[in-house]
Parts: sequence; C-alpha cells; structure tokens
Amino acid sequence: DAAEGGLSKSELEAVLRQVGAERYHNRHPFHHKMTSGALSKAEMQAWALNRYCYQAVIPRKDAMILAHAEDPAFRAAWRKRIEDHDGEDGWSGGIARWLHLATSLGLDAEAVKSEKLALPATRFAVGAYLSFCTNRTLLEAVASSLTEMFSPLIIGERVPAMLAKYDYITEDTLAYFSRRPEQASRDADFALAYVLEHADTAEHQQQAIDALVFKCDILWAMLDALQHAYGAPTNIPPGAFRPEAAR
Ligand code: PQQ
Repeated sequence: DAAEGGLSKSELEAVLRQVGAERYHNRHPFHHKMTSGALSKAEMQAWALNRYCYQAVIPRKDAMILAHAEDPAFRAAWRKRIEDHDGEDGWSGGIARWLHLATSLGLDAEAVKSEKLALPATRFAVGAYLSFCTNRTLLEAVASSLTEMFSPLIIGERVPAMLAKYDYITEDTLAYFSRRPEQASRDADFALAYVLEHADTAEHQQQAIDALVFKCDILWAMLDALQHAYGAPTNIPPGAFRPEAAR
C-alpha cells in the first residue's frame, strides 16, 4: 500500500509515532518539574493561564479546518471538536472547564479570559497554530492535530502526579481532564485515518510529518516560555502574570 516513492501506511504511522515519542511535550523539563511536585503555586497558576490561550484557540483553528473541508461527512465528524470545546452556549464545554481549573487555582476568571497576563511566546505559539491551520493544506492542518495521539499519555502522567503532589489540587480542579482522553482518542483515530488515507505521495507524507513536528514545537515552545519566565523572577516580561512575591 506504499504511496508512489513513499512509505506504506504502516511505515508512515510508525514515523508519526516516532515524532511524538521524541518531541511531544511530555519530554519537556517543565512537565517533569510539574509531575515531580516541584512547581510553585505561582508556576502552576502561570501554566494554567497560559494554557488557557491554547484552549481558547482550538475551536477557532478547528473552524478553519471546517472551512477548508469540502466533504460533508468530514465536516460532520470534525465539528464535534468545536462542540466539545464550546459546548451548547460557548461556556459549557472544554474552555469553561479549563477556566474552572484556572479559577480553582485562585486566578480571576476575567483576568484569565482576557489573556492579558499570558507570556509573549505563548501568544506567538498559539497564533502560529491558528495561522498554520488557516494557511496550509487540509492534510497539513489535520496532521498538526495528531499530537492528540499522545495527549492521553501526558494526561495520564500529569493528573495522578498533580493530585498526589499538590495539596491545593483536587479531582474537582482537574475535571477538565476526565473527558479529554476519550475525546482525544476518538479525534486522533479519525485524524490518523484521514492522514494515512490522504498522504498519497512521498511529498504529502513529508508534509504530514513536518506538520506534526511543527505542532510538537508549538507545545514545546509554550513550556519553554514558562520555564524561562518563571525560572527566575527577573525573566518575567512586563505585563505578564507575576507571583505575589515578585510584584
Ligand atoms: N490538541 C488539540 C488539537 O490540536 O486539536 C486539542 C487539544 C489538544 C485539547 O483539547 C487538549 O486538551 C490537549 N491537551 C493536551 C495536554 O493536556 O497536554 C495536549 C494537546 C495536544 O497534544 O495538542 C491537546
């Protein structure tokens, strides 16, 4: 089943899984710091409010993908992602549950929603994801979502560690994550099948691989930004969230 001059479907899948094994953000030192229990509460708050920016852009990038899709069956499957994040009325889905996570950590809902306290690099990373899905081919945009193949893994590392290592974190704080692994598996299965089917030349296969690398870089850069800024108080950019002690 090899594409002309390219990989078979199973070889392409193996390369994509290898990209995740090497470059997914569960390999990042900030994630390891989180799971080892060593984050300060301010670092945890900073993670939550920066990550809110990512959550908030997801349904917008998915709407870009919908706009590029000519197949009604594809759109019908993909639009569930927007419903998962926005819910029925905008505030009964994943974004609202992420906001709950952030406010449970003591952050103000309006401050989080405004995104004003986020780091510059977070904004650039999130904006790059949106423009990638706007300007690249449907195949590349779908392939860039394939980090979700690996998100059940990082959630499985993160949630038990957060519950065990931080006394201010409860099951209620982390309610966001209870739905994600199931949604992510459904979404990743669909996206992977699409990519394996439509990456039908060596060039398209390379585009799909590069799209997944790009997306791993987005997630990596977001944790780099947190590590740099909150690793030393003098690194926090003006206007960004500051721990009380550094005000
Ligand atoms: N990725 C997407 C996407 O690219 O369409 C949507 C989501 C992710 C989510 O809704 C997530 O909650 C999510 N969570 C993590 C995580 O907790 O580390 C990672 C990812 C990912 O790998 O992109 C997503």
